[in-house]
Amino acid sequence: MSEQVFTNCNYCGPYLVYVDNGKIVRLRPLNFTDGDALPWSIEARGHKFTPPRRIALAPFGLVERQRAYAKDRVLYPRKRVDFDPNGDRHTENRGKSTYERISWDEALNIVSGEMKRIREQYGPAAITAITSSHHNAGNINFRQSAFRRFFNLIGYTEIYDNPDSWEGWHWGATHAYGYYWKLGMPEQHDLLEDALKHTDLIVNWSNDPDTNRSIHTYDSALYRVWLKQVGIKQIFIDPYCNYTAVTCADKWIAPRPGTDAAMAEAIAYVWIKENTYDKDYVSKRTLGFEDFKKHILGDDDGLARSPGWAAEICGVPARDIVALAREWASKRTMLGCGTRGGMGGANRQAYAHEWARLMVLLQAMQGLGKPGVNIWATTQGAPYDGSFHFPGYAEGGIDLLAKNKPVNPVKQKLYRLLFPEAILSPPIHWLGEGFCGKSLEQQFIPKTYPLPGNPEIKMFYRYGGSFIGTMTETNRWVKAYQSPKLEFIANQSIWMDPETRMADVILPACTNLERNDIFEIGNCGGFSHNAPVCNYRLIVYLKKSIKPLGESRADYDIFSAIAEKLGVKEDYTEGKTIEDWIKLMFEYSSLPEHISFEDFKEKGYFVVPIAKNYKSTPAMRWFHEGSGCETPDNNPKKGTAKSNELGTFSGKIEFVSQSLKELSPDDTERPPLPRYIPSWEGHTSELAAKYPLQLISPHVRFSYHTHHDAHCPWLWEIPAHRILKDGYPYHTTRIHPTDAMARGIKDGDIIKIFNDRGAVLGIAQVTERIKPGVIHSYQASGIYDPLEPGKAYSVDRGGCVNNLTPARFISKNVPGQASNSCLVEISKWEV
Ligand code: MGD
Repeated sequence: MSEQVFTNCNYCGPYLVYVDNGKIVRLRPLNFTDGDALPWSIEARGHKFTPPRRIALAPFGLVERQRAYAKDRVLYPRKRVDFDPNGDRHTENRGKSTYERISWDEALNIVSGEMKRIREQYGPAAITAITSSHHNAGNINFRQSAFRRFFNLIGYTEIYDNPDSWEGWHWGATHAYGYYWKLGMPEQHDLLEDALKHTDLIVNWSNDPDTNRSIHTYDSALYRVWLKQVGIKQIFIDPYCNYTAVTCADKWIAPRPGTDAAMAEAIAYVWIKENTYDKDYVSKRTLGFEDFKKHILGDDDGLARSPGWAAEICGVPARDIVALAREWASKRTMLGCGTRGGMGGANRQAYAHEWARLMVLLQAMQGLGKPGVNIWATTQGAPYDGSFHFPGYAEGGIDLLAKNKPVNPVKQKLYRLLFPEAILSPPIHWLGEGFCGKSLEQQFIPKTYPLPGNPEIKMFYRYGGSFIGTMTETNRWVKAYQSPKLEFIANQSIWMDPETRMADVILPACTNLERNDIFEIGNCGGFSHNAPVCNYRLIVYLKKSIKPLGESRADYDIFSAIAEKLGVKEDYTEGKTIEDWIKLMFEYSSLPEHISFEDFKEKGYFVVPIAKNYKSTPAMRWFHEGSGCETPDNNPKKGTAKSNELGTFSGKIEFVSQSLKELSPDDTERPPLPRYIPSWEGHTSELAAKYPLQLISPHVRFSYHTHHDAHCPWLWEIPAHRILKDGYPYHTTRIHPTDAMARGIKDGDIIKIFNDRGAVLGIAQVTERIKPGVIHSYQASGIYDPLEPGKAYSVDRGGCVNNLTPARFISKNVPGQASNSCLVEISKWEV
């Protein structure tokens, strides 16, 4: 049989899949052809910039084939050998016992039988289910689509995702400039052109776009080449000399983790003292500056937030802080704080909301929104046609198209970060409805589990299994999994992931290469409405390139099969196959105005053309000018009499937050006027005497979160990712030479990183790229390999450093993940 070529895609971007004799032989990038839409161009400072006619693949795209054929694929339904649904369940053996192969029919009977039993015995609220944050591409099979529709139909206790990624911006920046509908992210529209034309300096504060923007394609790497070409200087503020800094930094400033807010206050101090801030903007567009000024100068509490004061805290010389402040104010400066303008590792720490608010306020002092001055992370903001409609993957999938849209009847909710406590020590309480994108008030809604009148959770349906590598203090998860309270655990998984090994029954799902679907590259929609992350809008018909491996099935087909056993198949599917839904999604979008379904299916993709007379509407220019919002943002005030206002209570940028003053007046940990507050687990904490090193665990560069790490041994040959020693892929851990020497550790030694919460093995990479006193080891280990299998708190050889990170929230009323506030010690490990 001759070679066949299929289109497909994932977070890395679009690619072509070459298949020979039913086997994938290679993947290649998808280059556009003559009939495809032409690129846009930007003219700036005597240059003309035009992107190539393709979308650049992120590095992990290169291992997508290996990931599909991974040795740890779950190929058949399985049952834990010592799990007997009619007898002893041996929940204590989860994570320890082996599995036996069973038929699909048996597996579906157990899963649907347990669902029926638990519903009858306790009610639907006794069932809970969750996927991870991310999913293989495809709007139909996506979690907000096939998964959510199924569980809404049968009723379940929904687990709110914690707004991870957004953390400090979600709970902090929203109270300084609104944008709660973007979970605190700033607008990024047309800022590429704005920067190329007007910016002189970019301050990257906790920003590593070469790592994090690879999460959706690699297109923005080119922007940073262009920025260099027009002579824009870049400064990086980060305890780690990150990947982008290595190639783009003119200067690297390394503060201690958790002290950034102090440096920000000292910068404001210099600007106030030297009169180098935009007084006109501050008086017209902001509120509360006089109080802020008093606080910075120490007129209110006698403590001047001077560079000398900050230097002691941050470990950055005062002269560097002064020089930074002066250069920032004297130039048109962009501030990049993480993947989407905001985010960044500094926003996943104790009191991170203070840093995020101060970031907004510093740029407000420089006229946020004026040409060349904005919050922009060099990752987004290419010309974009928001009038072409194609739903983002977070917008509902099948439910957008279905006649019946099931509504979950269960009111009880759980919070992802508190799942272990919900099982082990209920009741639990927290504030906010997970992703609070509806209003600022939504962050303060008190929540309790169990909700009075509702049962505790008895059944957990998990989808994949990454949380031991990605949540906090994750030994808690292992303990919760072994609780007898969880009478039944099912896991719908593609691979034998860490949590998959905790299930009683495993249902094998297939990858995006083994099923059909439809997807727009990089379009999340929802909270990231009209926020492009690449150079073209590209919609891909994901073509099934090979038969699902073993007996694995598409996620949608698995839910259809369970629904059939429960007698609700027609309600779930409305008689439709995946292919039928794809056609409906096509018809629901603007695609039919440009291409027939047959041609789209044949070709496999469509590039959305950009208008010849494209009009740039740079982010927040409207606010700077005092006119109405005209960006393609879904600002709820747009089109109203208040369209020139922001989403804060006053409509202005608030140095003294009116929402915090009103909604949370007694909260001294998130006061109306932002400030540096020493970390509850930082260099000055008592615990530092026992665990003197600060561990930071930023986003992994060579895998998409946990997605590729465990399944793709090619990655283990990248020393920045893992290092093979005696055949084992140890997690790379960066240590400064002085810290290594003090402990007799040499480059390449196996080390134990530990604190009271656990112990993890890694391999030492001794490097000056990390600040002394700080340890760097990536989040999202897909390998969890306890030396004593099944035992929580056993030493983990796989590298799940989140075993060590604290479960404590960012601050008292802020249920955010503070993974970068983590004290540890390290020692050499003798194998
Ligand atoms: P993923 O790693 O994407 O997300 O962490 P998670 O939410 O845990 O989860 C992947 C899992 O989903 C895998 O088990 C995979 O097999 C499964 N899966 C993927 N696609 C499919 C599919 O098509 N079908 C099925 N059935 N299963 C599928 C990410 C989280 O980590 C995030 S978003 C952030 S921002 C946090 N960052 C962070 C940090 O900076 N530091 C530290 N220390 N921890 C962090 N954790 C957070």
